[in-house]
Amino acid sequence: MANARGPGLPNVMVLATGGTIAGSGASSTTVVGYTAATVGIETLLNAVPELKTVANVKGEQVFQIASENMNNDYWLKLAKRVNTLLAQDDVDGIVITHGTDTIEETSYFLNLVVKSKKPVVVVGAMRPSTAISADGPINLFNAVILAGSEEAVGKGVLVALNDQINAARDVTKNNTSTADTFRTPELGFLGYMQGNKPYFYRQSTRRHTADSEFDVSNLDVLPQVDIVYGYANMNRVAIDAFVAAGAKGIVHAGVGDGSLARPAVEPALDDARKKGVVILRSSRVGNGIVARNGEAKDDEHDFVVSDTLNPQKARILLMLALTKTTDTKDIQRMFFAY
Ligand code: DAS
Repeated sequence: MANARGPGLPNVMVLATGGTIAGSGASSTTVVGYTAATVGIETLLNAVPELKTVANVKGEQVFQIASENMNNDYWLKLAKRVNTLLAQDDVDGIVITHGTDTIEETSYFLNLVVKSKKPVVVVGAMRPSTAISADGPINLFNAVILAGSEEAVGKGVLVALNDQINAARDVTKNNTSTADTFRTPELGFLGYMQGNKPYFYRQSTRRHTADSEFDVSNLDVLPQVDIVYGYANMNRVAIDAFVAAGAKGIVHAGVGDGSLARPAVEPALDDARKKGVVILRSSRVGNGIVARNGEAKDDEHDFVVSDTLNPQKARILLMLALTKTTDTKDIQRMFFAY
C-alpha cells in the first residue's frame, strides 16, 4: 500500500507487549515451561530481516508482560498509543505482538476503541522464539504484510496467526498449546495469508474502530465488570461477593442459552440489579445467540443479553458501555450493534 507520502513500501509500526512470541526456553526443544515476555522488540525484528522487503518497519516496546497479566491500565496505555500513531500520516498500519492467552480480549477492546480505518493486526505465537519451528517469525512477517495492505483497511482489528486471518470480535483461543489454536468456531475466518499476500472472503457486519462510539482518550480508569461462571449446583456466593466489592456490571456465563439457576442464582442477580449493577446474560457454550427473553424474562428482570459475544468479550463491551451509560435499553442496543 502506498503510504501517505507516496509510492513505495508501507510504513508499519510494530508495538511489542510480551507473550510467547517474545518468550525464551531453556533449549530448542522447550515448547512448554518456557518464560514468556523476555525478548525485546529490536531482537524480534532483527530475527526477521525479510521484514525490510515488505514494509518500512519501526518497533516500540510498549510494555513486556505475559498476557495472563493483562489489565485495564495496560489496555488504556496501548489504545492511546495506537490512536496517537494512527493519526500520523507516516503510519500506514500497526502490528501488536502479544501473548496468546488474552489476545482475543485485547484485540476486541481495540476493535471498540481504535479511531481509524487503518489496519491494526494483533499477532502472537504458540512456541517461544528459541524453539525448533518457532511460529513467531512467520506470524510476525505475515502480520506486517497484512498491516501494510490495502485489503486490511476498514476491516476492523484483525488477529493473524498460522496463516489465518480472524476478526477481533469473534476469534477465540481453542487449544491450550497447538499452533492452530485461534479459530472463529462457527462464523469462520475472514481469510488467509498465502504467498506473502492477504486473501479476504468475508468481513464483520458489526460496528468497529472508526465507526465505534467509544472513546478512551480521556479515560484513566474503566468500570469494574466481573464474570460468574454457570454450572450444576451453582450458588450465589460469587455474585454477592462481586456486588460487595463494587462491581458495576456482572456477566453471567450461563449454561446453555444463558440459563439462570433457580432458586440460587436468579434472585442473586435480581438483588444485584436492584443495587444498580447491570446484569448481562452470556453463555459458557461458546457459540450461538443468547436470545433476549429466552431462558429468562429479561424485560421483567431488566437484564441485558450478550447476543453471540462470549463472556470474556461481553465483559469488555459492557465495561465500555458503562463509560457512557447505565441505561439498559441503550446498552442492549450496543450489544446488537457491536
Ligand atoms: N502466557 C502466555 C501469554 O503471554 C504465553 C503466550 O502464549 O503468549 O499469553
